[in-house]
Amino acid sequence: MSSATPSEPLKPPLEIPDPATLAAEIVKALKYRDGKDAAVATKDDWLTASIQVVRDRIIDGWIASTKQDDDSGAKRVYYLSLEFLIGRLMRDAFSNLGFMEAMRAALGSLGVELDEIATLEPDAALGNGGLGRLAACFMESMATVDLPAHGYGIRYVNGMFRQEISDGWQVELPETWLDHGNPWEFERRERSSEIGFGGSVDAIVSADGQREQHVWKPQERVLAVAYDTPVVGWRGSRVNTLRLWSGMPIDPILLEAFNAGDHIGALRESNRADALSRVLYPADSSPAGQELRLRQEYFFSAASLQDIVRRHISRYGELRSLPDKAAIHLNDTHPAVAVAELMRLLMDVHGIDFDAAWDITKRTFAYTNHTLLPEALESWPVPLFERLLPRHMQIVYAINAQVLLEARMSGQFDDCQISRISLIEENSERRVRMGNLAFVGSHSVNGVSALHTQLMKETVFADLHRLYPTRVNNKTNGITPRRWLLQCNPGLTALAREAIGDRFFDDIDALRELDRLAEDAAFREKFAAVKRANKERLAALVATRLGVRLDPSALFDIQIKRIHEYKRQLLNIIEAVALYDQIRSHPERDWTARVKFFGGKAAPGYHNAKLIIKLANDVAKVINRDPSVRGLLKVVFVPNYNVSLAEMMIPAADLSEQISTAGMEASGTGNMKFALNGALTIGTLDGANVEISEHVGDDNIFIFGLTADEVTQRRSSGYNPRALIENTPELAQALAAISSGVFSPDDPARYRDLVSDLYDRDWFMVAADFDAYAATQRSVDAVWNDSPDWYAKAIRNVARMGWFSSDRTIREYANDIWNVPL
Ligand code: 26V
Repeated sequence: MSSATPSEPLKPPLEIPDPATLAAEIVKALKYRDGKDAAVATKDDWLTASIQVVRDRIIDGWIASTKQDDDSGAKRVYYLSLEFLIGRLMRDAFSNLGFMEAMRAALGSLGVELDEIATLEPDAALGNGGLGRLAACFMESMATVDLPAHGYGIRYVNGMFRQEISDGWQVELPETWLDHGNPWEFERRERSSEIGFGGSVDAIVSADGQREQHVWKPQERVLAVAYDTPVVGWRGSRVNTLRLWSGMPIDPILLEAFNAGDHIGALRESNRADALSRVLYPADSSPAGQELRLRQEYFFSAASLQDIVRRHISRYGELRSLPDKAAIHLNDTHPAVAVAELMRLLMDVHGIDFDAAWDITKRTFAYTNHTLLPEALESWPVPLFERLLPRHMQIVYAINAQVLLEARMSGQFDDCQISRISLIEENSERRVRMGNLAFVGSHSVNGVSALHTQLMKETVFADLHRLYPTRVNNKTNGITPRRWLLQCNPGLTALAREAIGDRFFDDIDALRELDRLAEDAAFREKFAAVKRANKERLAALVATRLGVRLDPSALFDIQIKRIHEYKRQLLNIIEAVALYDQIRSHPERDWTARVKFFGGKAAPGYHNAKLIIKLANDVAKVINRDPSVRGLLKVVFVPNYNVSLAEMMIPAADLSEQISTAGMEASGTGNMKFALNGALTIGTLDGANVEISEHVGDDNIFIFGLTADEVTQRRSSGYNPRALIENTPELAQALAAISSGVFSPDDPARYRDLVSDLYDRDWFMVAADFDAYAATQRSVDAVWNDSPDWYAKAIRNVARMGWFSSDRTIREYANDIWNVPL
């Protein structure tokens, strides 16, 4: 299959060196950069040397792109995100540069397997889930569509935790991805800036006696040191920069304290600085509310803004033209404090008055909302915010006064509505609402799917939307087809290339030409063979890692994503239990062999999510061992789900589970990756599923369950899950089994509360959707058993998913939000 890897561009922008030259360079790098002789080199050494050789070539393009942007005075996009879930970078770089085959041959001549060393590269897991992975896809697409862009974030020493499953329970272990160095990054000491915290604010009269000038005197200072990683676009067209900040003490040790015998105190500053870039908060909802999190947010926002402002001033000598030259994007509210920081820089450091500063700020910023879950909407207690950022607190009050004045003047709002617009929440404890700050400080506020944007206007931002009715807009998410098709599925890519040529490498919409081949029996067979090979690869991994044997001819049904109640892994597990009952009660029926895969991490403090992981494992143990199931159903929980595992599992899926409670998943992006790789979706009308079903067509997707409107209605009109469950025998039976300890004989009460919550409350409407879900699964079986029909649908999915490329999404951002002509 490897010889068919289609990552070879037709017109490579860089000359592809011949394998012999590359081999010589690899040996040279090994020797002179790493001090190793080829004879004793480990696989890790080969990996590092291979990256270094390709990296050298990237640097030329990188310097050229940066210089070109500097010279042309092009407007730049700055994407501020606390998460960049980039995963492994080697394949990305080799493939986008068109070096894959030459490198494979070069390494082969040295007795080294490229695919083998590729798996040794650590996964850069600097993100939790969808929001972080979207930022990574966007970085790649911005380079691909030739948009000058910098990503700004934090260089976490410990990114997302590594998940182990011990006796069915999630155990969190630190991920140490930097232990063996990181050949992709460049430290830029000269690009460090000082970041302050705490202290006080002096108000002085300006030199001309005209204005009051504020001077913030922080009590504490740390250094933010830049580490740059090049981001290579498709065909190496452009190389952008991902700049991640690392915390460093200004004085590594306080010698005075040390000499006075206070050895711990002497290191206090150093530890505090270190903590800023030590860990990624492993929660993707329910704000930890921790002071360190707010410190991280300010640390990276302030460092990034200083960098942006410094770059602008050095070229243009003033800041009033900032909105013409810089578009700063807030990836969720995590960097929202940047709004107050830019105001501070403009007013306090550059002497611009409030009104002008506010105008510059609004024209510069744009904000994307990624969730409507109330518990994920960030807010900070006023006393904490004020202690850490006293000047920013004053600025927030000043902005609030301006906004509330505008609201009053509009005459559209009563007191209650005004209080919802306020940047300060006044309920029991006063808090700064970061969503409102991001909204008022931006000229554009976007949601990530059509449905989500609609709901934003109707719910969390209803009042702000009424006040600023042109601000909210939709930008449906996308995924990079380079990583999520060309790299992760070389078999399908080669097949498509053979059938329709390689135009789709550059224009993913060209995949449309596959549509007609859905009717072609020979093509369907080839397509099925590719899928089969991908499934065999996954089955082999499961056999080695988990000791579970799987039949690759079974339907591979996969749900991989963060574990969250609204994503309803529980619905899927309960359906597995109900199916298990049915298979045993009706052994004579023609059951479809199916493997249900689960994968995902739970936030360490999220009790129910962790219990759901345990349940999946408990259910797997019982079902997989029961001979009366005759192998017709298997349940597998694959530990430590991450980007690399996604790259392996998605191409092997027949069925993609996208079953969130309607109205709760902002978009989803895994749904797009599966469909692009020829899996059929079973899903609710939630997030981007709605648009996916419009693109692939109703006949090629399995939609079930309540709509978002129906969920709202049911919730408000007294939803009674108990009555519903009692009238649904299959569900009642499955719940009784779970609740009574059939799957947890060692602790029969383990799932009692989880189940009783379904009877009493069932906020996520598992019971309401169960019947529709189970029935739809049986129609999935029926289509699966009509294999030509199944593969025809799968092929149509691949053919019609081009629109979900993140290149399309980025072009829309560029045109509608950033005002950067492309
Ligand atoms: C929120 C919080 C709250 C404070 C604690 C740390 C933390 C970390 C992340 C988040 C935001 C999570 C939001 C998120 O990941 N949303 C996902 O964004 C995807 C990209 O737009 C979208 O496809 C998913 O539907 C949405 O859940």
